[in-house]
Amino acid sequence: MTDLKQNLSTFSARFNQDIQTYFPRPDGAEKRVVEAMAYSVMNGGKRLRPYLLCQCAALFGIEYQTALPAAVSLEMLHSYSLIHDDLPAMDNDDLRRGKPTCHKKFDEATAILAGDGLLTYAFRVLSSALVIRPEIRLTLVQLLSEAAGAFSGMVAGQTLDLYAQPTGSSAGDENIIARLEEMKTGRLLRYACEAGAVLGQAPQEQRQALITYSRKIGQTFQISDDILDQEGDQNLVGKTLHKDNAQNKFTIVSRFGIEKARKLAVQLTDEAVSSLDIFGSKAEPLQELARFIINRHF
Ligand code: GRG
Repeated sequence: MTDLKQNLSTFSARFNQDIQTYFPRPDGAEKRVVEAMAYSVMNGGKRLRPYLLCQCAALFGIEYQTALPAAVSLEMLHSYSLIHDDLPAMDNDDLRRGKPTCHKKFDEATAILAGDGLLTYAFRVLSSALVIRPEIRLTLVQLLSEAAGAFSGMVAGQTLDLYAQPTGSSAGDENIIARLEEMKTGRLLRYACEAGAVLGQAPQEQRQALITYSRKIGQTFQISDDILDQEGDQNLVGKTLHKDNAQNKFTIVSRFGIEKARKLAVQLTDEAVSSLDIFGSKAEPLQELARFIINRHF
């Protein structure tokens, strides 16, 4: 058994120091947007995606320093999505990670620009990472842009989240929920795992095992997010709760009830854990992470 909490907190401390070095301190009016970008990145996220990416890469002997720029760019992109999701035109939230959201701390225009700044900077950081071979870098840039994008990526998922309408049938609604969650939440988690495999030039079977794992934890992650929305402690979760029902959101929990969602999450976690059996004991930190996701309180 590995100690996930200890691993994650050691990782986060190191990663936080490293990601901070990516933010210069310009003078002049542009200082404001860089401050807003750094505020949103450095305000206490769990760093699950960078941890996943580095752990998946480690399965293939890739060291932290090599995986770091890919992990940094992923966390920047994730932070952009949170800033934009919190805006009044989207989820309209005042709290993120227990602190004022970017548009509350600064203002709406600055928050939009900070999101734009992080999205573009993510690709600059990744594409200019000399520790990663150019052809691998290019593959990562392609995968990240697909995962984040408007066709089957996070932007598509967010669009469904905002505009999908009930279909009138359980099967139809279930299908929308599955697509929405796969794209909105799942694609970045999948990218984190796949990037580790790409960095490690993994054989297809092993890359596929990581993709399967990422799908299962992605669904579990979303279910636990929805359960926290209904039953969580706002001080621990760090954002406004009880919004899904109020906004009539498409979620497994709001449509099918907490008990069905919990059972599904247990089954998905077991499947996530066994999908990594081919890696033997090396995969224990990732298997522990799957168990953490289902039990998380924040
Ligand atoms: C604006 C294009 C665009 C997309 C927004 C991030 C997002 C997509 C929506 C947020 C809604 C939400 C609650 C999604 C559930 C999954 C999720 C992304 C949770 C936040 O991720 P954590 O828990 O956050 O890893 P920390 O703060 O730990 O980084």
